[in-house]
Amino acid sequence: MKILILGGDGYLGWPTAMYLSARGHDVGVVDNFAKRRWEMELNVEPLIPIHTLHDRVAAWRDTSGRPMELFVGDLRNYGAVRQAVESFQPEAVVHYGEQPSAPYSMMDYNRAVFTQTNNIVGTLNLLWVLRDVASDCHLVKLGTMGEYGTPNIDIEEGFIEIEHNGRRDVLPYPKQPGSLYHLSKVHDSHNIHFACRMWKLRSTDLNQGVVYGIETDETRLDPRLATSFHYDEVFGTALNRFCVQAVAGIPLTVYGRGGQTRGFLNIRDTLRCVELSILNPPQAGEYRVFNQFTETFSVLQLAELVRQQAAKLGIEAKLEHLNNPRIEAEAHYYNARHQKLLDLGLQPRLLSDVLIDSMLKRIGEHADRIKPNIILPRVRWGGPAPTRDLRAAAGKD
Ligand code: USQ
Repeated sequence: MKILILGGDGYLGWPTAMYLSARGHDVGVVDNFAKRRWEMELNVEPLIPIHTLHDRVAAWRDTSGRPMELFVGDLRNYGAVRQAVESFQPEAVVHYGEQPSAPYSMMDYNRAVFTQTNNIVGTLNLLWVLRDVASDCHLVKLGTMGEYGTPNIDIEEGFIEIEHNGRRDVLPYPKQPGSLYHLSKVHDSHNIHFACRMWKLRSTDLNQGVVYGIETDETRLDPRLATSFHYDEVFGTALNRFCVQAVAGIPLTVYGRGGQTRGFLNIRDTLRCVELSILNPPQAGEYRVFNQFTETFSVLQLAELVRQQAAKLGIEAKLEHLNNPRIEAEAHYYNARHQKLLDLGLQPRLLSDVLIDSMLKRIGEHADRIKPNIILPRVRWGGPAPTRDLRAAAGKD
């Protein structure tokens, strides 16, 4: 199948491109390298050095013998999106091409506006391009479990049956996201649903949980194929950060009480979920939502798991409950359905000691690159902290 990956330079986009290419699909990648610019803005970098996308595409051709077409373009530019779609003629588009960080979106006014403009306009352009020149193409869009927030009832997969004043309907599940980034994905979901209803496009919205892991079968083939793995406060996510903190001898940064519960999944399962969605496309006009995670953990449970596993390697990791920089429930009900991908054949790779152990070892190989000063949280959901707190967070008191 011809598959175009938007955001092909990213943590998930690049491994997805290789995974699908290795399975015989004809893959193209699109990126404008925005993530690399945000990294420079914030003076952060991935733990493991990564090559340019051009070089990685060339390294993939050397390693696998399979070509991959590369398009450099900004999704906010309708013409650039149209050019890539018209030239590549994809049967499926996998859309990872968004600003992915909640803290980045909450950092200041400009970055909040940027995140929403970038994500929502990029997706809207894509919808118009599909409408105009590729209406049969299946849009596989990366959404987020964070669209739902943490309601005090079970979370369904995209839709909920409601009885109101004696009448029943199946309606989009209510959304209460916890950051302007997560909210950008909510807006995307509404636009995609609209496009499916109005223009008979077909789309799968993958409401993904927090992804962990460094390696996939393809990244292992050659050091030049590594993916970008972040541990800083802005682009790093919980488990990945805890593993790096353990190796660096920095207390694991549990925000608040640590009862925040989320869905998590292994990076390898991300690739399989995307593949399963592509191989089982929706009907024309159908908008479907899959909740894409395999297990739930509280932040405190995760930190404990990392602490225990690190101890087996002779690393004494401590946990520290920091003042929560975010505004979120720290103890709450959480029961989210995640059945549809299992029904399509997903066999979850659950978080095991072995995985944490291999992550700690892999991180250890690059321990000299860890920058301790980019780990503590500084972005505060409620606005700047009192000067005293900022100094404490920066370790200057
Ligand atoms: N947390 C800590 N300590 C840390 C980092 C995070 O306690 O050092 C807590 C946060 O307060 C939050 C939870 O861990 O309660 C998850 O935070 P995260 O930074 O790991 O993930 P999040 O900001 O939710 O965003 C990440 C990805 C995003 C994706 C989302 C899926 O960056 O692209 O959409 O996970 S989900 O969380 O299911 O919405």
